[in-house]
Amino acid sequence: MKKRTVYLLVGFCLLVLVVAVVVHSKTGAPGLRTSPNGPNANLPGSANTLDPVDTFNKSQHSTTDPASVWVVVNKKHPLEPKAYAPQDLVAVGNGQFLRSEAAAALKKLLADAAAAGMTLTADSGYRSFDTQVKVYNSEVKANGQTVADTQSARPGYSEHQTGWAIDIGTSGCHIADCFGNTTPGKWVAASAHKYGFLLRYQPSTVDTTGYRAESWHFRYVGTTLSTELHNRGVKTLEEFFGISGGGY
Ligand code: DAL
Ligand code: ZN
Repeated sequence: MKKRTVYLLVGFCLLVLVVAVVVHSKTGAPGLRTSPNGPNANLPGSANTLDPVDTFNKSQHSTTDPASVWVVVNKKHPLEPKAYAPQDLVAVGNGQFLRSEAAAALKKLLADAAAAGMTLTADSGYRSFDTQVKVYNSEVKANGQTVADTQSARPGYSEHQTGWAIDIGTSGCHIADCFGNTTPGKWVAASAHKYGFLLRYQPSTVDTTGYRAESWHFRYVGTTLSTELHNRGVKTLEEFFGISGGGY
């Protein structure tokens, strides 16, 4: 072989080698996604810097159907129709009613509290549209509409009308701020998610929910969602589902 041909062949091989090295360094090992920390960051034994994959299915239940356990009701999203009434109300004691699934969960919660030596009461559960008219009007009469709107939903806008919400009290403290400072009140706040309930109106959620903190108001959403919210540290349904809230 001529010397010139040998030089050309060697040169060509070197060129192929350089191109292969450059391409490999830009794409990383086949089948692996690169991260900002370098092409080997996701190899076995190295720290995984990829974002966790969100596997929670947010479409399991409707957030607009008034009968749905995940329905989001707030000042921007009234019940449709506004006079909606649930069909499977069950007595939970103290003359109060909840949808059957929520009633069973509350029964368990109350039994566990009693077994731990705490007395809890079901102070206000399901309220019909007509009952909410009376509740809201008496709030307006007592405190004026501006204050009333911070703590009482207008008819057709209350979670109580879904049959999924319960106001919980204890001896000497009923539907009042004192509940959050009692031992039973603290226990419910810390345990509610295990039973499928969410402490719906918290001091840090006033702008999002449109209501002042209510340490006594718990909303049943089922344990799948309540534990997800708890584990993620998400406090409101509005934030979790990306639904508007706040004022009317
Ligand atoms: N107190 C809550 C906001 C209601 O009336 O539904
Ligand atoms: Zn309430």
